Amino acid sequence: MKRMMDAALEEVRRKVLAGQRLDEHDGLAICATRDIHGLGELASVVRRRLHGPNVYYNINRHINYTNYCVLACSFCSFRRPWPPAAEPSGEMPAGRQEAGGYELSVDEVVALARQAAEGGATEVHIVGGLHPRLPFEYYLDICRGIRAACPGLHIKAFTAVEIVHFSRLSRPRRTVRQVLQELREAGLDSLPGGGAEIFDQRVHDEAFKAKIGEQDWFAVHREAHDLGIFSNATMLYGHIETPAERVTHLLKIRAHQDESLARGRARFNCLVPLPFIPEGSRLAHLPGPTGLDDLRTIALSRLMVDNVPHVKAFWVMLSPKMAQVALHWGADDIDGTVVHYDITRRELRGDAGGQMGADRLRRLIRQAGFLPVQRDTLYAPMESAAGSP
Ligand code: V47
Repeated sequence: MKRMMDAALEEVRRKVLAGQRLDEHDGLAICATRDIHGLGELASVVRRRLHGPNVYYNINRHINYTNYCVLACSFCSFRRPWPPAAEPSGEMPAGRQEAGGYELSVDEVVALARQAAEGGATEVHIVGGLHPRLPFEYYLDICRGIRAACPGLHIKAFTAVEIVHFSRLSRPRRTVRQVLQELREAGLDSLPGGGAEIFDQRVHDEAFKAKIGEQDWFAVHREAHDLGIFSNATMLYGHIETPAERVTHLLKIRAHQDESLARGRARFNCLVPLPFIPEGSRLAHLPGPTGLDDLRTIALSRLMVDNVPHVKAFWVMLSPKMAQVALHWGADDIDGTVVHYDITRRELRGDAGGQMGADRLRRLIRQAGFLPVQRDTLYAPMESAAGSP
C-alpha cells in the first residue's frame, strides 16, 4: 500500500500494516483526516485480512413488541409516552393502539415469528420500549412461545436497557444474571447491541439522562458473556457527541472485548455504528451525519476495534446504497432482510420500499465486488447459500 496523502495518517498506516493496535491519538487522526479514500483503503486492509472477499447477511425479521416507553431520550422518534391519552369514553381503543402507541400480545409476537420462520428466516431480532406495566412473564412467554412454535429460529432479543428494566420490574426481583438465565431457559439465544449510544457522562446527561449508563450496559454484557450468551455492541453517532467521544466509546468496547476474550466464554460478535436520524426526534434541528461521516465512522470502527470480528453497515439506517459503499470502508456485514423496522422509519418508507429480499441483498454485495455469504446469527455460513450467486 502506497504512502498516505495525509502525513497524519502515516503512523496509522504503519501500525495497520504491522498488525499493531491503534490508540486514541490514531483515532483522532482518523477523525480529522481529509483523505477519505486513503482511510477506506486502510480499513479495507483489516477487513480483507479478517474476512477475505466475504460479506455476510442473514434472513431475519425485526419485531418491536411495544413503543410505549418510560424513557424520553432526545434522539428517539420511536417511543410513545405511557399512559396513553384516554379515549373520551375512558376505554382503550381496539387493538390497544392510540396516538401511534402499540403493544403486541404474546400471541401476536409469536405469530410474526412463525410467519418469518415459514418465509425462511433464521433469526428474529426483538426489541421494544421500556413498558411500565408488562410483567417479566410476558417476555418469558414470548421466548417460550417462539421456541415452541419455531424450534430452529434464533431468538436475538432485548437490549441491555431492557434487561435492566426486567430486573427492576420482576417480582420477586431478579438480578440481571437471573433475568438472563431465565430468558435463556425460555429460549433466548443472544442479545442485540442496542442502547449503548455514546459512553460518555456529558452525552448521557444531555441526550438520554434517565437511561442506564455505560456501567450498567457493560455489566449486562459482562454477565451475558460469562453465561456464554453472545451479543453485539452499537454506537449511535452524529448527534451531540464529539469525535473524541466516538473514539473513547470504541476504545471502551475494545477493552470490554479484551476481558471477554480472556475469560473465554462468549463475546461481542459484531460492532454496529448507527447513524443518527434526526427526523421526528427532539433533536430534529440537528443535521445528522453526512455520507462521508458515515464512511469515516465505519472505517474508524473497523480500525480501532481490532478484536470484534464483524462491523455491520445496517442498511435500514444507512440506506442500502450507503451500506453498499461502506463495504469498501471496512464493513463486512449488512444485517438482513429485516422486513419491518419501527425504531427509525426513513429508509423502509423510502428507498427500500419495505422490501429487501435476500436476492437484492446479494446483488448489492456482489455489485460492490464482494462475495455474499448467508450466515446464521453467530456468523456460521449457511451451507446451502454460502457463496451462492
Ligand atoms: O439503541 C434510536 C438507535 C438502536 C435513533 O445488534 C437511533 O445487530 C438512529 O441497536 N436514529 C436500536 N438510531 C437498533 C440497534 C440495532 C440495529 C441493528 C442491528 C443491531 C444488532 C442493533 O437504535 C437504539 C438507538 O441507539 N436509535 N433512535 C435515531 N433517531
